[in-house]
Amino acid sequence: MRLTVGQAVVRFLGQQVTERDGETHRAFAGCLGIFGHGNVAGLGQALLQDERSGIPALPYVLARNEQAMVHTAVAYARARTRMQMWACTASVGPGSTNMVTGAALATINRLPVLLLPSGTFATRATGSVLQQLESPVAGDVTVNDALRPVSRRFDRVSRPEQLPSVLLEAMRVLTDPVQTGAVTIALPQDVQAEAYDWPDDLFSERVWNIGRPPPEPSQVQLAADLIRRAERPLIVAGGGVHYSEAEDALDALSRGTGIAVAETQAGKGSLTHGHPLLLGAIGSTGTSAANAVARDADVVIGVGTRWTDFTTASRTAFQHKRVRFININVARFDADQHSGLPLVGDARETLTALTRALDGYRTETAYGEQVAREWAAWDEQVEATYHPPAEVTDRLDDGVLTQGQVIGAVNELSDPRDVVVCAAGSMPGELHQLWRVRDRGGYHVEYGYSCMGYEIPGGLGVRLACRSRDVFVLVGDGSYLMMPSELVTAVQERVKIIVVIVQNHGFASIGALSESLGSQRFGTQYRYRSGRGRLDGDHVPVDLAANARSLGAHVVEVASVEELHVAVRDAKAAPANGGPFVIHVVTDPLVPGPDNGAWWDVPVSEVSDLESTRTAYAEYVEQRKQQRPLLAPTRPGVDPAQRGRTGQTERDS
Ligand SMILES: Cc1ncc(C[n+]2csc(CCOP(=O)(O)OP(=O)(O)O)c2C)c(N)n1
Ligand SMILES: [Mg+2]
Repeated sequence: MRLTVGQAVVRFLGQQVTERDGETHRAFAGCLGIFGHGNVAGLGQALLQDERSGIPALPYVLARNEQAMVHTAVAYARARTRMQMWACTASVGPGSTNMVTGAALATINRLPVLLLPSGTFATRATGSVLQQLESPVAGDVTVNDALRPVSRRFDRVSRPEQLPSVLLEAMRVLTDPVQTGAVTIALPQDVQAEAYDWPDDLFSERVWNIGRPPPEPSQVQLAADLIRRAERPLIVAGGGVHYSEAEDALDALSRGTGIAVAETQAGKGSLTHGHPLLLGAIGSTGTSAANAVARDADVVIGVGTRWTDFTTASRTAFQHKRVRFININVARFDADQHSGLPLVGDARETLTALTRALDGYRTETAYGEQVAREWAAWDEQVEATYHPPAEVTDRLDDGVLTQGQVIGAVNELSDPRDVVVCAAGSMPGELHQLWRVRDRGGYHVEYGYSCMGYEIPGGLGVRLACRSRDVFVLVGDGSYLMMPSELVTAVQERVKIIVVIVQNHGFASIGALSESLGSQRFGTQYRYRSGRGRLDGDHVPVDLAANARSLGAHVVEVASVEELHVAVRDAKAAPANGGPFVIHVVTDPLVPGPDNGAWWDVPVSEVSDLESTRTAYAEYVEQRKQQRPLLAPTRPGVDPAQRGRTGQTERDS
């Protein structure tokens, strides 16, 4: 079949299918893109031809910013538990390098996305084209090489003959739960438009099984033995629970054994609010309940977690002297963390095997009572944050709310199946602590990369993935300013997303962090320079409501909790194809969320002219004493007499 490389790529991608548990999906929902001279005639022509066929293999969506379009793609893949993804096409030069941040976010969150940056002429016939890098040290380096370290696989097609193997390798990585992340195929502008005679089989439908590798039975037995000897076990559920759709298996293990469950950001929603053994968020942004149980836990069972510093409160969350870890993870890389016992396998399969191996085991009554007591105490704090007492609200300026009130109103007025989306600022931490998840797909906070600007394009991706759920994007003013652009894409595609802009005139999160580290909120507020030349004058009069309106969104400004309630109800009632509905609310950046006493390791200057920094440093030194190396091996030592005659000695004898 004679097609251009661009046409062959589109045709091939349209034929890819993913399969798990006998269920199949089209691997690619479509192609997001922005055209320039690198792709307008190559892939652009191929996508046009595809759309005009009436049954597009790869429906095209025009985005506004290349970083944002990768966010949209990644959010979609997460909402579809990695069973479906998008391709993203960008032009030569800045269009392609704009995708670097999105690629890093995809790779860090282990979410599949296929990036198709355009490259300058493979033939080099016309030297130095617009936006070409011209490296003096290497003739074959282009700006696309910036995508290498943030991609799980990088390739460049400089001759059409290379394309079949490049595409197949890309699919292997994208559909492998261990390897998945951003996959980049750089397509030089001339190669995209070049024709070639392709073998028909390149375009046959191809099914990619997303496997459920089982754990090694002997390791499951070791894990069960360890848990049976535990007095205070704890499960930590990570994003892998969702990706493997292992929520029911987790519920069965927890209920069957009485072991309580704490959740990471990506794992939140593994169990839903009201589950008797749910302790909620763990770590730096954890609940007092989960952190209290974690402190004394002797065996910790991580499921699909990378054990980041937020989850372990920078290795201070687990204080039991002999705490041991069991790590259920499909990737050995993650399963070996904290010297844990690696249970390498699919989360659902492994949880099911472990439940079987633990038959008859049950935690003590006192443990269950502590879990219930700690949770009840925490939930009271949540209630008080959703509905703060008059002594808090009386201190607020007119028309200004607390962030807790905003989170509470959205939580209480949204449907259980609606999805909350967030990524950076003070809200991810508060949502982790406070949001009551009532449906396993209802919580979508990107905290692997915590990328400001993910919120609106991410919300768009979630809504494209689940049209039957309303999507609430909670976005701070700082993050909004970084990337409001995809509101226009939502307007153009008539995609309903409900965006709540939380205006607090700067970075409440980094401001509070700065203050706690002795840096006095320096450079974190959107204020004019005062007479002293410092940024501590009046607020910069930025009108984000007018900004959103100018982009075509329907915007409501609220100045009280009652008005916020009306606005959320109106947003829910707005038509499903009505485009973005924006609610603008002003909050006080200085009202703290509930205190959980947890720590996060951010280094403080060791010497300083400032008293505030010296005080913070002294505190920092104290806090670091709580850090544990978490190095104790999980497997008990083997008796030397039992050891096989291996190694040097045997060979020598
Ligand atoms: C792209 C990017 N740049 C910088 C940061 C560091 N950072 C984290 S939160 C934050 C401020 C966010 O401000 P805003 O969205 O207004 O939320 P608030 O802190 O006020 O809740 C910054 C600068 C980041 N996470 N992402
Ligand atoms: Mg802010």
